[in-house]
Amino acid sequence: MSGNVLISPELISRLEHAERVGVFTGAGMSAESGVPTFRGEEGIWKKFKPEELANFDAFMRNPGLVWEWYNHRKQLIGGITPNAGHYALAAMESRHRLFSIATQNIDNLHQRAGSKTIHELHGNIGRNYCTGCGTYYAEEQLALLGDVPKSNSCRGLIRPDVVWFGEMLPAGEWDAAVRAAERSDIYFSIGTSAVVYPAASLPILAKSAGAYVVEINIERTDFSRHADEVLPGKSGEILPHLLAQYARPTISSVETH
Ligand code: BV8
Repeated sequence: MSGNVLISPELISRLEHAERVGVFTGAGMSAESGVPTFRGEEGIWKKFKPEELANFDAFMRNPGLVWEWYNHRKQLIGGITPNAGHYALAAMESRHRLFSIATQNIDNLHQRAGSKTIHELHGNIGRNYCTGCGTYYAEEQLALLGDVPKSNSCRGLIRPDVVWFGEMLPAGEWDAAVRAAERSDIYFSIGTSAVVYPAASLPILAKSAGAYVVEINIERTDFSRHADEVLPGKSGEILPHLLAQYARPTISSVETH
């Protein structure tokens, strides 16, 4: 049970005094909600190869296959709810003057748990846009356009609003996530294998800018040796436990980094 993971007095003291906290999350954050990770034993990359699915050329070559994969994930995500880890981060936000979450996840679970300042580095599975004219389509509209949806205005292929391999991250989200990493007193890297760049460079950036960096993961990662503290275990168990270890007055106005 991760609830009895040893959290250092150093981290508790730092949390009690930290004005600025940054968080970086990956698929492991949503694992306890039932969303499969990418690279774990049950990972979705085990069944599908990223190069076949999560890149633009694969989409243009076989849009039906890529839509089948995203619709499968949408169904998965549609039936789940945020877990205790998501709610703990949402509660943590009101304790620190500057608090933000840079997430690689596209499942909307941080939003649904009530977190306010979220930078979606890899997009959101609930948004879709036309590759031709850029028009955005809501889920309800998409449902009327068949298995390989095309835009009404230009007949271009509609795609999920997610960042594929070889694609740039949304500039505004990325810049805000970098600012937060550079300014944090404490920076958490939670539930990520830290192998996909440039997102995985955020905890390294935070560390080099002087943050106290904490990794929460069920296993060691490429980043573990750089962390100031590694809390081994499930984020859905460790985060509520961490939240109960310290108190700070609630900050009324949520600011962004
Ligand atoms: C870019 C799409 C720049 C959305 C994803 C060669 C050619 C081209 C590019 C590259 C190249 N070499 C390197 C690159 C860069 C490439 C990259 O990093 N590749 C890696 C694989 C080597 N990156 C890119 O292409 C990025 N863009 O670089 O553009 C550029 C420059 C010039 C011109 C054009 C472009 C774009 C990267 C985004 C790719 N999109 N997904 C979707 O469908 O979801 S990546 C995919 O992996 C997800 O988005 C996810 O965010 C990401 C990382 O995975 P994790 O979230 O970490 O999940 P994972 O399963 O790996 O790990 C889960 C972890 O949780 C594990 O550690 C596990 O132990 C832990 N865990 C499990 N359960 C729990 C837990 N922890 C705690 N509690 C639990 N309960």
